[in-house]
Amino acid sequence: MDDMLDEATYDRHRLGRWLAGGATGFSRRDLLKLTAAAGAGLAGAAVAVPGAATAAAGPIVKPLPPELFTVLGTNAEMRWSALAGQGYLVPVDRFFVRNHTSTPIIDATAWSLHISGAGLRHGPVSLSYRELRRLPSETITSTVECAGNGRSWFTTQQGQAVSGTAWQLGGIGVARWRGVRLSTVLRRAGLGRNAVDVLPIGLDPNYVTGGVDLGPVRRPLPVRKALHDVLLAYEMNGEPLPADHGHPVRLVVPGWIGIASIKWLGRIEVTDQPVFTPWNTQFYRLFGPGHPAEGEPFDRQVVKSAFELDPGAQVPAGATLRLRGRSWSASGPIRHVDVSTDGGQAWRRARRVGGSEGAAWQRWEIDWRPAAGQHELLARATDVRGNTQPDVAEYNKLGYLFDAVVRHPVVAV
Ligand SMILES: Nc1nc2c(c(=O)[nH]1)N[C@H]1C(S)=C(S)[C@@H](COP(=O)(O)O)O[C@H]1N2
Ligand SMILES: [Mo]
Repeated sequence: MDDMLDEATYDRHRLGRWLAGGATGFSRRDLLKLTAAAGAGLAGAAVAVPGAATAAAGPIVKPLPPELFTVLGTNAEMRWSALAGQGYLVPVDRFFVRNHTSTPIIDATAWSLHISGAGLRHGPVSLSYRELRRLPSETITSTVECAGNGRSWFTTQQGQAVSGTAWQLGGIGVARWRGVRLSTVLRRAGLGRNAVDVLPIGLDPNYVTGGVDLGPVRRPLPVRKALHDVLLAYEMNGEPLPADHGHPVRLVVPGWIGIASIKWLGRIEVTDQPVFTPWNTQFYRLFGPGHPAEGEPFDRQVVKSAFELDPGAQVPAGATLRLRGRSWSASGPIRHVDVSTDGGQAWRRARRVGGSEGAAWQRWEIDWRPAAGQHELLARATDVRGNTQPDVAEYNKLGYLFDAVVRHPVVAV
């Protein structure tokens, strides 16, 4: 896929500049210092919240009932059983939350977006919430998925040690997002021909880890992607963006790992040089065997599938059961999904349920009459480009991009 090649080529090119010390933001020396400091233990989050924001009581504001969520530190993972009986979109009451620190409460009327940097032709500009709402809007259906979604299976299924939040498969959601194209706002701001990177910066508290303050959550997008399909979203599923999902305005970056979709957007820097932050150097790179010491950059998600059941779920024995699930890929719609109910020996093709709006995911179902006892369910999806889920995901130390077929235990009683 051309796009993918270009992104990878671009990433490699900027990597060269970073290694040579010719880049702005977060230098290789910073990274080495940080690596040396790691192990000093996890410090608490900084409390200073800039601008119109105040800190909330806990890391997440919305209710997290245990039948819908599993709480993992400052994050909450959706339980896949919570999607049973739901439509194509994931309602906000069960949409996963990934917070590096905590949800800030931001007053939209006091908020504005500041755009600055050497890649602008006429200097910095500010845009209020009202001004943004008056620009032409667009509605898209898109997935937001954490790059580490499925990480826990590296350990439980492949016996490999990885670090990071131990997500099962609930670090994903699909919503309808309304907002203004980032390209509209950047062009109105006077994008220069010299612009290279677009750096969105969140208004949540600085991320502090290993005793080091890494500053606000931020990760650059190449200008090409920023102008292609990125949305400055202010509505989610027809409602104003909820606090936990980035109120008043977040980015939605289709097809890319969740960290690209910066929430609680406060500033955008448009640079004339490649930019580096901890989120594209220390995190969100592939480290480990087969990867260069400085890590392999990546932006896109892979193919995955999940059943709308919890692992270990009890199902009735001796009756026909309709198994339901969903599969998704960042490279396009899903072509087919094969399901095994006997631990991977026999496979049957699942039936599609409904369409695939925005190619965000595909719902499917298959009937099964289980005998009493333990069973293992597997689902393997293939997308329109022929990408298929492997039996084993390629290991990387931070446990990103787990795409292998998950072995899902159930017990029929
Ligand atoms: N400002 C800010 N933006 C952020 C994050 C964050 O902690 N702070 N987390 C990122 C990550 S890692 C993911 S996976 C998505 C999660 O979006 P959600 O919480 O709306 O599901 O937001 C991204 N945007
Ligand atoms: Mo994430």
